[in-house]
Amino acid sequence: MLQKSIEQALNNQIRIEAESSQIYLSMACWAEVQGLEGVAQFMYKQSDEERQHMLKLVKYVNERGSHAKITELKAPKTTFGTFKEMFEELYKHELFVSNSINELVHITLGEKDYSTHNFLQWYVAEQIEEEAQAKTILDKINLIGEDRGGLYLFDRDIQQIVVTSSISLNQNI
Ligand code: OFO
Repeated sequence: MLQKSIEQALNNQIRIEAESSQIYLSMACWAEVQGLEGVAQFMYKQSDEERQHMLKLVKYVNERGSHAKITELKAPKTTFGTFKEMFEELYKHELFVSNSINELVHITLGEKDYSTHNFLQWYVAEQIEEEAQAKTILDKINLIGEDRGGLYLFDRDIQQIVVTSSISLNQNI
């Protein structure tokens, strides 16, 4: 059974992963109605991945004899200005999640819970990948600037990331 402080911290992370899934789902919907099909597919995929991250935590908490609590979520924004602003938000959100995972890891060390510490290493690695991916996408967007043709090609190219991340999601979960 997990210590109460660990259970609470993991439940907090469950909520954050669920909110991440909702945020990316909302971004997917916005991109889709803007006609950015590739960006929408990327965001739908991100949303699915975040739900998997949440479920992995839920299973861990319940398997350790504690109780994963599913709570109310903060509603995400529904519009995002420009697609560049949307990806900036995605990047900022990933930095926030990385910070939250680091905090969690810190708590497990303080409580000498080495099993949970070990379990969380998957999330540490995942955040490194997601931050790097978001940064690469932002760099590309900055290169495109206001060029409509560039946006068209970007929307097509980002579908390749969807395919690659689907493969690695299936390998990791
Ligand atoms: Fe849950 O992986 Fe990023 O946020």
